[in-house]
Amino acid sequence: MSFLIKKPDDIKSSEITSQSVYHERREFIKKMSLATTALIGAGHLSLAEAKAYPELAKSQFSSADKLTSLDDIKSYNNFYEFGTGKVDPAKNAKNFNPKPWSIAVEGEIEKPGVFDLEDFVKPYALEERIYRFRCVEGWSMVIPWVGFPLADMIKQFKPTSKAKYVEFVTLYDKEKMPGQAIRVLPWPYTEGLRIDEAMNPLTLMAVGLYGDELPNQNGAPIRLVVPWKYGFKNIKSIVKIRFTEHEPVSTWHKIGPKEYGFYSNVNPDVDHPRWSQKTERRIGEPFWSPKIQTQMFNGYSEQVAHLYSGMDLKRFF
Ligand SMILES: Nc1nc2c(c(=O)[nH]1)N[C@H]1C(S)=C(S)[C@@H](COP(=O)(O)O)O[C@H]1N2
Ligand SMILES: [Mo]
Repeated sequence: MSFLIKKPDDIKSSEITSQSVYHERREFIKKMSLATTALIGAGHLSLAEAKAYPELAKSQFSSADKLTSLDDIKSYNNFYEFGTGKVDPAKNAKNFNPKPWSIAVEGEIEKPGVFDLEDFVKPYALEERIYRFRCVEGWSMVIPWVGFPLADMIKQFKPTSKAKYVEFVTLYDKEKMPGQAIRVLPWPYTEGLRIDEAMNPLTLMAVGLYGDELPNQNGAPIRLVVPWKYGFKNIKSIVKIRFTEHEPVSTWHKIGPKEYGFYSNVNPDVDHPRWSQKTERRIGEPFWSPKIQTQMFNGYSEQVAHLYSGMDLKRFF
């Protein structure tokens, strides 16, 4: 029966399961069967329902537009820390591990500190917010975020009278974020809001989407969502929140001050120097569908227009 025993060099590499892969698979199978048992026991129907945030309050601010599919939200991304192509983040962020994670809150506040993400998020009530999302490049999506109002958090930290702006900083770790080995952007990615923008009820700290944790490529474990501004203001994988007296320099403004202003409010009347901002393409819609007219403040004028009264939005673009 010796013909059954293959010599090592007869074994194709595809037949070899390495130890670690084998253990991972076993762990996975174990977890799957446990989860299945628990769900069936609880009267649920399928594994698909085992989400991190199964029950969420629905927000009055939610858009009624048709949702972009989870698949599209996860496979068409901008996240230069994981590559500059739209499909790069899904591929290159696969092994990014956002746990454990800590966040530093500092600057012009009464109670600075460094927190484990779990402790940082615990005090706030999570809800689902369906927002339109408009990238400066001219595409848009409709995303059901899971998060809490940034205002709730800011109140806890008691900003001083000098706190005029809030700056956000992404993780800087070349080991975990391979795209940072290349200086396509000045790392770490930073963004900022005026304090009244940060306190606006629409401004969200997101920890998930579609009822589940944030996919790595969408900014796990925590990112900013400011639905009336262009996509790049929505900074991902935040490790630091700093309250400042002076306007922070955001990454895209730093490398292209004529193209990317600090405000970057969605505004069909202010063209990007190299293209119009009047229309947008909804990701997931067939290519022959008509383009959508982009709305002032991405359709959120009622909630945010007052923040800019008296400002020339062509100058403060
Ligand atoms: N840290 C970090 N945050 C980022 C970016 C990035 O490259 N790095 N890209 C921005 C841009 S240009 C957009 S359009 C959105 C994309 O978010 P999404 O991939 O979840 O749709 O993230 C923004 N936040
Ligand atoms: Mo973007």
